[in-house]
Amino acid sequence: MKIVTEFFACIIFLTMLTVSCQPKERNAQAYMAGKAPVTGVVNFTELASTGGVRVFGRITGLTTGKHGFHVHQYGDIFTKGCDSAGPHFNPTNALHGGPQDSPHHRHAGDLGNVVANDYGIANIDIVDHFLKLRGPDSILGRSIVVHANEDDLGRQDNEESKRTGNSGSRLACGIIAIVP
Ligand SMILES: *[C@@H]1O[C@H](CO)[C@@H](O)[C@H](O)[C@H]1NC(C)=O
Ligand SMILES: [Cu+2]
Ligand SMILES: [Zn+2]
Repeated sequence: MKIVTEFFACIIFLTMLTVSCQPKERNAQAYMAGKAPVTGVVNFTELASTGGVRVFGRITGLTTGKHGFHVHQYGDIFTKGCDSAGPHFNPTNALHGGPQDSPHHRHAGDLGNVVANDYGIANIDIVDHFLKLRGPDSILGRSIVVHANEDDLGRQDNEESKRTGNSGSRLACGIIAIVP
């Protein structure tokens, strides 16, 4: 009888320990600006249960249709505007791809396209399983960029497709910053 009680006490203790050891989910936010009238706010939230990050927000002032959307390497959006953000964030040294491709066939920063409606508004709600808000491949302090053109997801037969998806110029960008 005593051993059973101790067994359950132990299980309860271990459960409490596991729960209290779980790190709190991190949140980040990017305020995007660049070529007027394009602006946006994008939130990033760690998904504790499934892993990965939810990217949630809205960009306005776009032309109707698809626009390439990526995490870029640097958090510098001031020296030369959005161009100082560098290339797509690419810790695995992969070619450009789309969000559904495996980690070695996409840049970690490849989030595909956002789609603007007739009013130029893109409502964004993406769950990405490779983005991280902690560790060596964290996207904190890097930047998010929306482009003039559609991202071809690396599917065209030209060099630029494997590098940027032919997404064209950078319309707006923002630094991915820690928030409560
Ligand atoms: C983003 O997160 C902030 C809290 O940091 C919240 O106030 C805001 O409503 C969120 N925006 C969107 C578009 O979810
Ligand atoms: Cu980009
Ligand atoms: Zn890319």
